[in-house]
Amino acid sequence: MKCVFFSVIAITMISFNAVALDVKQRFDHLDANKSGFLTEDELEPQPQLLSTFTRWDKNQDKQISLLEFKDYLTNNLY
Ligand SMILES: [Ca+2]
Repeated sequence: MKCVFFSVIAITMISFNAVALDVKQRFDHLDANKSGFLTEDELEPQPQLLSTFTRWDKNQDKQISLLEFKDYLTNNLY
């Protein structure tokens, strides 16, 4: 039983990391100038995010940070 328990934990941790990595990869892909933030120009391939830009731009600096992007994905895809 112990073995099964630890296997489940290991699989959960691996999939969690895979999701986190996926978010970072998507973010880096969209961040055309590699500034570490996504601007409205860079979000043209993401019309859904662009149309709700102000909702996800929590600190209203007109940019989407990795954390804000992660919030968006968490609320829309998973
Ligand atoms: Ca922001």
